[in-house]
Amino acid sequence: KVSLTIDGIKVEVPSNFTVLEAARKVGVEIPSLCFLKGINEVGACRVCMVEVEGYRNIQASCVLPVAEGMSVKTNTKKLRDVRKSTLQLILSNHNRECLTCSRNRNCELQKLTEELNIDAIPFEGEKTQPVIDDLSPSIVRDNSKCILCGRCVSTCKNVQKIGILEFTNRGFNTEVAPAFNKSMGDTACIFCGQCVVACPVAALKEKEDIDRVWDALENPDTHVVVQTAPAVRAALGEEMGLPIGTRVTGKMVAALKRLGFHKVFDTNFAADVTIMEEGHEMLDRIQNNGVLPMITSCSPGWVRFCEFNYPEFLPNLSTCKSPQQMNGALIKSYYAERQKIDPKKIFVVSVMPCTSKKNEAARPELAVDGLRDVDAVITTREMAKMIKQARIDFHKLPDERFDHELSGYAGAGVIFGATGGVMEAALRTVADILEDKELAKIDYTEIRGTEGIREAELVLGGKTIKIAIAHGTANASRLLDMIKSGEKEYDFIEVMGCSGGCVTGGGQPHVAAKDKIDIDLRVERAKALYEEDQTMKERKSHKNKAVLELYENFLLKPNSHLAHKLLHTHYTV
Ligand code: HC0
Ligand code: SF4
Repeated sequence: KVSLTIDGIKVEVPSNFTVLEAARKVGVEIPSLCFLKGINEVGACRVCMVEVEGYRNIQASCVLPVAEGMSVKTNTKKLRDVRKSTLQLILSNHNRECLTCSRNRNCELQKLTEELNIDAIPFEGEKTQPVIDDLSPSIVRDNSKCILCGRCVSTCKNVQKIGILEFTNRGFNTEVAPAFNKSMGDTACIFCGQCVVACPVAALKEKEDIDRVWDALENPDTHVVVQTAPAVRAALGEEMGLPIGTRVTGKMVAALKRLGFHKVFDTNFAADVTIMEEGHEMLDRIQNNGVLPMITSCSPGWVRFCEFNYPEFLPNLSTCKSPQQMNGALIKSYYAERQKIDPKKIFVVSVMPCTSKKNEAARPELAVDGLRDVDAVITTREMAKMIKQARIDFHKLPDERFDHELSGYAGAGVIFGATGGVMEAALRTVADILEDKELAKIDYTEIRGTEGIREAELVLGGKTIKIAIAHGTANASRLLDMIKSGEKEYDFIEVMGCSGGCVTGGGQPHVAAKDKIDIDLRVERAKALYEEDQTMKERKSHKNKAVLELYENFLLKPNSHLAHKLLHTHYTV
């Protein structure tokens, strides 16, 4: 422990704290902009400057380690002046069309401008020529909004170990862009959107599809069905001003019904179907000397990462489509047949916590007889915009239930949204099958958590099964390298493209960097999902009655001919 004073207040903190963190302990929030805890700690923007007794120059508090007896001042005229001119300089070359900006009222730059009481921008200089890259199916980059904080660059390079975005050119012409100014769509970008959630402004955002969804809802000839991914319910509330980790399943369903969707289904149902298909695929690979380890394939960012960077592992990927695609395919076959609706007239909308799902839905191989499984994908943020646009008072909504036709789900389906959840759901089913009895064990708490790579060994039916979990593509990379070198061996692996899994996907609500200092979003949002799992009567996918009915009346058995046609896919280099 180290003790120091901040603005005259004594504080004791661990010795690995920075001054910025120490100040928060005593309720002093030093402004910052480029700082993103654990990701971008570079002290570049000079907004978080402080004065320290005995130091000649002012210091960037986000990279300044605490020291015994240190005396720090955070609010002096000198500091206010420096911060003001720093911000004015940034603003002078910023496209300040706040009212029509997608980050209006949730922009970190706008907030700072207000908090630091900037009432004029005296130097109106040359402006960067706006270049908008909207060629990718998932992400739009607008350099006229970029403030060169580098948060996206560090995220892509260090957390994802991909490095699509970089600082290009020099001096006034410095920009953040892919090398050679390519469109993000023409690079090995996996569309995970982690750069989008790292961006404090609107320089990076999802490619919106809201208007196409409104158009479908207006069209009297179209039957519009919506499905919501597991992780969406754990975060939508934040867009409505509720605390992080509030679960809003019932209100979300009510809102979607009011938006006019004919049916509101839950992707969880298809998550349970995925477990049936993937679980049996796993058993088949074990029993018939198939390619092992089998690796999950439901995270489209991860699949794209594997295609670009580890094509030798493509035979290891499960052939199962992701739950979003399975649900789409089942809506246009099973549901359409039962309801006697022409599948060509069905428009499937997915609400996903993920920007890569937009790209996944557009993959040509994810169509059945020329009909796309999913017609439009919107993020959690886009759904919130639609709810607001429709003037629905979210807080006054009652809790409503998903439509029953394709929605019964077991607890296993909902935990898919957190890292380790797909593995846990799979184990709940595979263990019962291998042991040939109904095991009392449901919670595999030993594989939960946020450690980048987690592993376990289980003895099931007299066989030892080695499993591993990785989240964030840098961790996936580390894991695959260890398998390649022979250092590690596994039977079954879950990989999610984003750190934390879907709950912290690139389409989830923005949370300011300062709020991420003391809160681990991955933990808080995952709690909401594990809580929903606990409330379910059935918590194992193979106990889900709706799933059993689907097999009995339609698919016949897991991995059947029809199941293969509708629910499985292949990968390309
Ligand atoms: Fe996920 Fe999914 S769990 S990828 O993270 O598997 O996006 O939430 O919808 O498809 O179910 C995202 C979340 C999904 C899918 C499911 C899987
Ligand atoms: Fe990098 Fe992901 Fe952003 Fe693409 S979407 S630039 S891979 S962080």
